[in-house]
Amino acid sequence: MKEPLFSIRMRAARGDRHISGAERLAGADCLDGLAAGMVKRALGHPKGLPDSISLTIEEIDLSRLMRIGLPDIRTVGVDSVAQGRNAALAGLLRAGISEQAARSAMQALAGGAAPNGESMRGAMLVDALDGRRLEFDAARGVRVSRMDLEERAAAVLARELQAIGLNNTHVQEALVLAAKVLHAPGVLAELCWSDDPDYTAGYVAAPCLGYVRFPLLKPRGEDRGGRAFFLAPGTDVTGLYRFLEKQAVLVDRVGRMLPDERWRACP
Ligand code: PML
Ligand code: MG
Repeated sequence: MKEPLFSIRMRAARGDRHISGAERLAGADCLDGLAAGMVKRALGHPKGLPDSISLTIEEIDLSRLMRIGLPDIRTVGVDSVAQGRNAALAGLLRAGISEQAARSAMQALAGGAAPNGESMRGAMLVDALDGRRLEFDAARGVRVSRMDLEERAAAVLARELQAIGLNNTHVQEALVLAAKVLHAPGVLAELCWSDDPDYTAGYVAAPCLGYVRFPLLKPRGEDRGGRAFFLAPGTDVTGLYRFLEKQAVLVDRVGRMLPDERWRACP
């Protein structure tokens, strides 16, 4: 990536309804192509046509750039949404999240975690012990921003994902986002399932688990989904927002592709 480096991000919405978002870091020479690609993506999204698309481009401070690696990735095979959610719950419990917090976050994602019953624009923050919601605005949540894959790591990742049939934008972008979230101060685990109606997969990520995918966490056609970040009790929420939204992060190493597994359901 040529210096100086810029953060380029896109948000598309129709009224209150979040349609699409994207985040990249790039040199000046790539910005026009990325901007065009982001606008095209916003206009072709399965959630429908947005009535506003905003693009923001800002130079980042290279002296503060943080470099991190991707988590290991594995897929847990499941035959139904109920089995998928049960396995995701088991993952969260393994990561030290209380059953109350894990279940209430899953319920919120399933029912639409924003106050109007739709998906939030960003992620919710959940106390990992008592399940309390901690984000400052329950419609917006926290937006994980200013992160990307370095070019060589992107090429390696594409090749390795290709070999296991998973080289798509959902997986690539979710891995980069999860990598940043796992480096955030106070975050113990993340739960995500897509809010795109035609994408049913999701994941649990935690330092002790890596990135664990579940191909079925919601029924096809459902557009309620999103992300929950589980926080150690007492986490500095303002500092966490600052890290997730403002700290520029470049991912320069991929994790291991681990064999697929099946997990026993929770009792
Ligand atoms: C999204 O792109 O809407 C989130 C996708 C999360 C799951 C990605 C994967 O298949 O691992
Ligand atoms: Mg989406």
